[in-house]
Amino acid sequence: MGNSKFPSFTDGCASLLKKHLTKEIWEELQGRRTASGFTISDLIRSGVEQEDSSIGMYAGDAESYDLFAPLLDPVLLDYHGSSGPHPAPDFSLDALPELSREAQENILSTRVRVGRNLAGYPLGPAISSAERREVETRIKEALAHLPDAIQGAYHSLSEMNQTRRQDLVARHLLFKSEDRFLTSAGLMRDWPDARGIFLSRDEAFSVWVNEEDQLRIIAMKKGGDVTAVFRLLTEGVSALSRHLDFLTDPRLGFLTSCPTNLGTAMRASVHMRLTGLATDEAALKVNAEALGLQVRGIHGEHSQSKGGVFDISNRMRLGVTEAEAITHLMRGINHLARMDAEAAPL
Ligand code: ADP
Ligand code: DAR
Repeated sequence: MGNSKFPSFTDGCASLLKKHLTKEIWEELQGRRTASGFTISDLIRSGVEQEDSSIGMYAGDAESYDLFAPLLDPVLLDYHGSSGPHPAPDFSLDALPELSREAQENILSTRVRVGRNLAGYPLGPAISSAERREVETRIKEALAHLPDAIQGAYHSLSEMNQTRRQDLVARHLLFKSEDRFLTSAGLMRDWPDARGIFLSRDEAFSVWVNEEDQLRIIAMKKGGDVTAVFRLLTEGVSALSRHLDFLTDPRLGFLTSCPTNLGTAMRASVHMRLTGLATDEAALKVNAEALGLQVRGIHGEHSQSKGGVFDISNRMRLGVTEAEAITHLMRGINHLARMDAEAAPL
């Protein structure tokens, strides 16, 4: 049975968990447990232990999104502006806008990733070590069928030396091996067992296995050709979907451990030089949020910007299609580039 004491949060905590977990909802959800044995205490453990969480929750299985909906749905609405129904996938490229010249000139690299999990298994916070190994085996089998253009090799984290691992992380290709938010959520259990990365020969296409989600399918290239990177991502996703049955929900789309990644489960990002706007990062984040964008540092979440370079990405993943999210990002990037040119020191 989970801890029945209503969690206390310090004044400094600003998570959506703190904002939406009322005593009434806490009482209503007490005693509920999913078929994997996941409880409300499991769902919120990360946000209780890591008070600087922005969200503070990770689901343990598909059932969590129904059983704990009284808490999760208000959080989804707050974060995405939607709690479903999620539209059918749309990866079409023909109506994407053009990036302005001033935007293109300031984009160092582009990355588009989607999270996916396998149907028939719990999500990372509730999966067993045996199930996690089965997931890794199934994904490796599917990777063997990728088209030759994106073929490469799978690298198990257990068999990877530190130097190689640190190099891949430093080059933004591999996930970090320490994350206190994921640890509190139970996502780092048995680490590094059954974790790894598939890398295509040119390193432009990769697949993370059993980190925060069972798959993170990633396309990444230098420069600002967002359409080309989106096309590469689409090729990889459709190839893998021919060999894997992904976990989906009729209302929420693709299911992921973190509620911020539902729906498309897609984050499209550019590393963009914004030297004008970098003089006031707080204002940049407010302006970006107003454009439906999210600002991260150059090493992703919870990292700092460097040399006026920021990770700019779409914030909304649920309630929009993939093509709409990319369009939104590209329009937002053009707007930020104009604002940056006006703010640039004379
Ligand atoms: P995720 O995007 O997978 O949710 P993070 O924000 O932690 O997770 O980013 C993962 C890694 O991808 C980090 O090393 C980050 O620097 C890198 N990354 C994200 N976007 C880009 C980009 N446009 N160009 C280069 N690296 C990127
Ligand atoms: N750090 C957690 C997760 C927020 C969203 N990012 C993810 N899922 N990687 C938080 O609640 O802040």
